[in-house]
Amino acid sequence: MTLELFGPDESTAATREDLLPGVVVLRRWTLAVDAALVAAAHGVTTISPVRHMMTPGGFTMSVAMSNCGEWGWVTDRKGYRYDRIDPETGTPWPAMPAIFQSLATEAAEEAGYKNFMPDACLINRYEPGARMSLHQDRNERDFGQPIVSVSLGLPAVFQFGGDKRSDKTLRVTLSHGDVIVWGGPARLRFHGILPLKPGQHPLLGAQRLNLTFRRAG
Ligand code: MD3
Ligand code: FE
Repeated sequence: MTLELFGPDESTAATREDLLPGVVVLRRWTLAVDAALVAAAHGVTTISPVRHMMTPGGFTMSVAMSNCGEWGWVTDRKGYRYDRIDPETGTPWPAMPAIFQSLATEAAEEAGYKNFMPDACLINRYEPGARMSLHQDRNERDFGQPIVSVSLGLPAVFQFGGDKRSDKTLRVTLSHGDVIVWGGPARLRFHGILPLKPGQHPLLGAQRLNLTFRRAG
């Protein structure tokens, strides 16, 4: 797969930005392969549909989720964890599509993390109003591994906090085709997504898809 860092003009050119120590934003990075990514995500969710999971505290999440790869992130009354089995289908999560794997490895390398080999991809589907409150990603075994996130469809406002929930947050808009890679000193920062604003995207309609690649096991 070839991803051009610089497209034909300003409006389609990919750019690289060091947002904070350990956080790199690759804007428009996946535009050249966006339809293939959406098709691959659709293939996964045809087998393991997105569903609204329950938090350990008993709240139904507004974001609908599915997974692919060796491990899938799940939550229910028993807690947050990774599982090899989709609890809805009772079978292993669908394999990670090759285009997902190569994109995640290339984006991590561009951000300075060589040989990133994700074994889990969480697919988050946001409809207008859906949000994700401030949290840390800490169910993974090795916090030395980065996380790669791909945004598709409607734009969302992302918030970065610090190492404590009460730390002040920085807001960043993530648009269709943007990739964010974080690791090192930023790996355990609090983060979240503000309620999705209504809108229509040419490829995805009234939704945002986020693909989050992790080394879980
Ligand atoms: C963490 N997803 O699934 S990932 C999640 O867009 C999750 O669906 C969000 O958080 C989503 O756990 C955002 C992107 C992200 C970006 C920067 C971070 C997570 C980050 C910086 C520090 C820590
Ligand atoms: Fe997260």
